[in-house]
Amino acid sequence: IDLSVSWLGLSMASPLFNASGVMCRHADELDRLAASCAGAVITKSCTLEPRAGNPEPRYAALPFGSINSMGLPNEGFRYYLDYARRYDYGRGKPLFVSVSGMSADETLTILGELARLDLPCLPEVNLSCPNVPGKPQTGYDFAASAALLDAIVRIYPKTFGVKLPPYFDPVHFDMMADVLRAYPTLGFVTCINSIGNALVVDVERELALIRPKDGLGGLGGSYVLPTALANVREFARRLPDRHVVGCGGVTSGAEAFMHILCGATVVQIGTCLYEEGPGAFERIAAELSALMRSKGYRTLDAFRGRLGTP
Ligand code: RRO
Repeated sequence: IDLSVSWLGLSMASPLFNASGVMCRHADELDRLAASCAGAVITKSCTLEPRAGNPEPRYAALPFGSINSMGLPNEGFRYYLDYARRYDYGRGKPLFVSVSGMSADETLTILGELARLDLPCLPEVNLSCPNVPGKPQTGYDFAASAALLDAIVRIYPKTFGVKLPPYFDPVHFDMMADVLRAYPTLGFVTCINSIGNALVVDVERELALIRPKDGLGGLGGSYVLPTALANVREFARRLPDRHVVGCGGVTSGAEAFMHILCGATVVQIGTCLYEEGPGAFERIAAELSALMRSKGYRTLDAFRGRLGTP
């Protein structure tokens, strides 16, 4: 079974890698990802200056996933650009740098510096952080998204991607796809970020599970799988000449298969990686291979985007 993927001029031995935010804040974590069976590595979303993030508790594991309100804790963009400069691209594990400025100007400054360095890494611009108090998710404001993308392509000439929030209405899939189509250098869209501003309640203690934003946080894991698949399929259909990166609810080979069947080129793993550690990549790849073998598929191309309806 061949799990390799070639896309955007990159080669990956496996379609699986980390979702931004998980195991990727510090260089030692990024190194562990690079040494694992992951097919690529993406860094924690970065801002201009380092951030400590929101007060704890800010992450909780749930029966079927997780809730988080980390609040963009990161070492500042210079740290990740230094990492990207030192990264061994010869290893065949592409590096993505997630960028999530506290303002459009911050995002543009970071991308301008990335353009100047001209490294082989690709930016994933995060339009969907749900957890910074007072900062709405850019991806829910179509005009603001278009304005930011206009400015990005003026400052950043190479291929880049965006991380989208989940959408819940076909009109919104249409509106965001119409925005994104206008940018030829937009090579990929990652669907989805966490489902923002969920509230999980501890009955016994009569408390929210996490502290920031009075308990509101982004939902991840199995809870979000059907929403993630809908977003992957709907954006893959609307943007047939772009790549969709699937993210949401992958805990086994079956869910990775589902994302690819819905049109994902590659698949990110968040909550499951947080809970299981980087061994998850080898396990899920083995499960995906076994499932493909049982179905008679030898490559990912054989079934990608082929979901039917009954
Ligand atoms: O750091 C976070 O709180 C966070 C971010 Br930037 C994001 O994009 N998605 C998420 O679930 N958490």
